Amino acid sequence: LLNSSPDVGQLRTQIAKRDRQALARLLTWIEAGDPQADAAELQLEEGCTPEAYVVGITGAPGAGKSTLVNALVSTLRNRGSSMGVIAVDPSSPYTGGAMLGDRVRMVEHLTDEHVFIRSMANRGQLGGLAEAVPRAVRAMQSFGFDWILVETVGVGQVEVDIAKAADSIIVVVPPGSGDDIQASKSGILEVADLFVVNKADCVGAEDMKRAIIAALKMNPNYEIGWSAPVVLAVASTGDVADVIESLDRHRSHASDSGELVQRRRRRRIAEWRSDVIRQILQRTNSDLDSPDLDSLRDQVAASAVSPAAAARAFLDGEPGRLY
Ligand SMILES: Nc1nc2c(ncn2[C@@H]2O[C@H](COP(=O)(O)OP(=O)(O)OP(=O)(O)O)[C@@H](O)[C@H]2O)c(=O)[nH]1
Ligand SMILES: [Mg+2]
Repeated sequence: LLNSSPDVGQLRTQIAKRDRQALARLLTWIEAGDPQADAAELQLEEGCTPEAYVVGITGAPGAGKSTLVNALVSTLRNRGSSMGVIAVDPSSPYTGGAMLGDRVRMVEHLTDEHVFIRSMANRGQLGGLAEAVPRAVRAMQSFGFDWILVETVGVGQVEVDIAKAADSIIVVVPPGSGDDIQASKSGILEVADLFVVNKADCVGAEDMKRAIIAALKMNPNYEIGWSAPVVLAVASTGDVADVIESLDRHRSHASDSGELVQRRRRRRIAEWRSDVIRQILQRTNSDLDSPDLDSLRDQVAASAVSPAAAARAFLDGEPGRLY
């Protein structure tokens, strides 16, 4: 921190003044894995930061997540709230059509100074998006938004992990038979705080709602504590009143029950753990490339030493003991 760059020093002041370009720069550092992000985060954590309420929106491609986010932004803006939006697309390593699509769908909010929209794609750095997203969320929190909405595509393990960075998790589902829901093994049913059957103007919305409720009831713990409501929405016409109502209810429940505090504590500890693991991995990768290990590597390559024995010797810090 002592030798942090002048850029980093300025950033804290600029962010305190709600300078959007400064926030954009910090998010770029975070996304790129730039070490300047670490220094900047340290500075931003000093003193108390107002905690924005974080909502994760996930679901299959095309379910209407971006359209729903757009409608939620409109509704929350009408209440006078400010918000940051992060649109994550792990499947597209480069700037893809989906991100452009998100921008188009949220275009009405692009000129609103109380709304900040950012797309993030996996650039393939160690750790990837599961690491970058919670950091981006915290960067946005330091900016003082009331709400932060995070859209992630898909219902696989990575998306479930990313969704866990949220205080409330919304799973968006299109109308249909519900077979996908029953077959889902990634734990999305368990992590959802609220299900939205979107496109309720199309056939099959009620069927889907019933299928989700049936799947939820398979869990013996259903109805203990918070049971995720299943609501219908037509995001494209802004008919999201039930979503907002359930979201508010979950937020109150989480605050009153102490669950919110617990979740945030668990999240910070999980983030710390994965950061340690990421850094150990980075360090070990470069240690393994060291020329000091040339002989050991040759021995392994020539089958003179087993990989397992060589691994042990390396980890014990005695790479030379085998030859
Ligand atoms: N009929 C109908 N169409 C909708 C509704 N909501 C969204 N759509 C349409 O569904 C399509 C996909 O919407 P998006 O909001 O981009 O869906 P998404 O889940 O963000 O998609 P990805 O980010 O690509 O996974 C678009 O053509 C929307 O106009 C709805 O409530 N009813
Ligand atoms: Mg989208």
